[in-house]
Amino acid sequence: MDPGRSVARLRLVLRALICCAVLCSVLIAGRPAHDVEAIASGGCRTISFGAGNDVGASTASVYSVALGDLDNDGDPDIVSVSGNGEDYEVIAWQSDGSPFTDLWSQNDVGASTDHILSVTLGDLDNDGDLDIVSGSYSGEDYEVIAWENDSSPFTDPWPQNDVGASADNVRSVALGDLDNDGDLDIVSGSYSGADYEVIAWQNDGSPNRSSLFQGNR
Ligand SMILES: [Ca+2]
Ligand SMILES: [Ca+2]
Ligand SMILES: [Ca+2]
Ligand SMILES: [Ca+2]
Repeated sequence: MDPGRSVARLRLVLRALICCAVLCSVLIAGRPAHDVEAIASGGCRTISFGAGNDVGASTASVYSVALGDLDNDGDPDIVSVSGNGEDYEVIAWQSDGSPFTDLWSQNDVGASTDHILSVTLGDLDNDGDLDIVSGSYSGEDYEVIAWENDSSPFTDPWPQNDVGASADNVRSVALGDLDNDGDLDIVSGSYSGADYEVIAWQNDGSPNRSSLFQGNR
């Protein structure tokens, strides 16, 4: 091998090791996460975060959050799902374009009858706005629920449709067009009672009408 290329390669390796050592020393020193900065030298990138801003408070455990532009005004909004003290609520938080200052206004999308453990966003009915899919705990019959965005996401509750039930807690939900027919289908992941099952729910093109998803286990 060309001795010059070997030396250059060795220098690159040493430079990477030095960067890692500097970053580790900062982390070990116990500085708060938002103060962590990687030193910009030898190929390291600077990554830093400002202090966090309180968007708002739920009155019970927030189990999951998702981001998407619910009102199509160009900025991402937030959806959170909560436990019992919040009436098992799905909450839409409206960004006013200044996400890192002040509280955000909130709208109750609707209530489950038990803890809502998982949430994701996607346009289920292809009408141009993001809808919500959530997964629930036992008191909701382990239900996957589709919430229809009626184009005014920050006023009034949203219509809901029960997609189908798992045999245990729905800990995770995701969306994708599994059969390439032009609409988003749903995948859910379950806790122990469903044999830790992954379930694919087929969207038949009318996701807002009851019982129009077909589950495949
Ligand atoms: Ca928005
Ligand atoms: Ca939609
Ligand atoms: Ca809609
Ligand atoms: Ca599909």
